[in-house]
Amino acid sequence: METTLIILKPDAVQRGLMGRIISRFEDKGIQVVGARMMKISPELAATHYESHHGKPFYDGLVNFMTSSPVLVLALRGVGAIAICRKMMGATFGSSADAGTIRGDFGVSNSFNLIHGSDSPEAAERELGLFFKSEEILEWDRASEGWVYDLSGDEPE
Ligand code: IDP
Ligand code: MG
Repeated sequence: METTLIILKPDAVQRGLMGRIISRFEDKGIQVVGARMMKISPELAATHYESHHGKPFYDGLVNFMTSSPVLVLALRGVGAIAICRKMMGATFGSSADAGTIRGDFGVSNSFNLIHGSDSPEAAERELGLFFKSEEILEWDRASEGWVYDLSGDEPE
């Protein structure tokens, strides 16, 4: 099982898309194990996006991410990091495939609705930035045995 850090960015919250985006993950069988609505501070945005520091879009990105509340989610599933990235689509709304979140809900290259961790290392780091360990909940999902084949050693 993997847990990934997803942020529904200010444009997703302001445009009233939170429910529809969360529904896509729930429909897929991904489990919500943490949720936190917050306004990101400039310091936290800078830490979160430190690998982009110095890039031409960096200042605009930090301004955008701190401009209005976001919904931060911890999502869990087998292969959840790659599955969520695939469901998000390519970075730019203008070129993201139809059927993806960015492809279906936006056209902008800056306001692209959603962040998702891109590796297990990034997920661990980013979950630690936005959640205390007790805010990520281990809970038994009633549908688990129909979402996964649980007859073997690992959910499949
Ligand atoms: P990702 O979110 O798909 O992983 P990254 O390349 O890691 O994309 O970029 C982080 C975020 O920075 C993007 O989601 C987007 O909000 C913003 N960004 C990236 N490249 C550009 C750009 O060329 N113009 C404006 N914003 C950009
Ligand atoms: Mg990235």
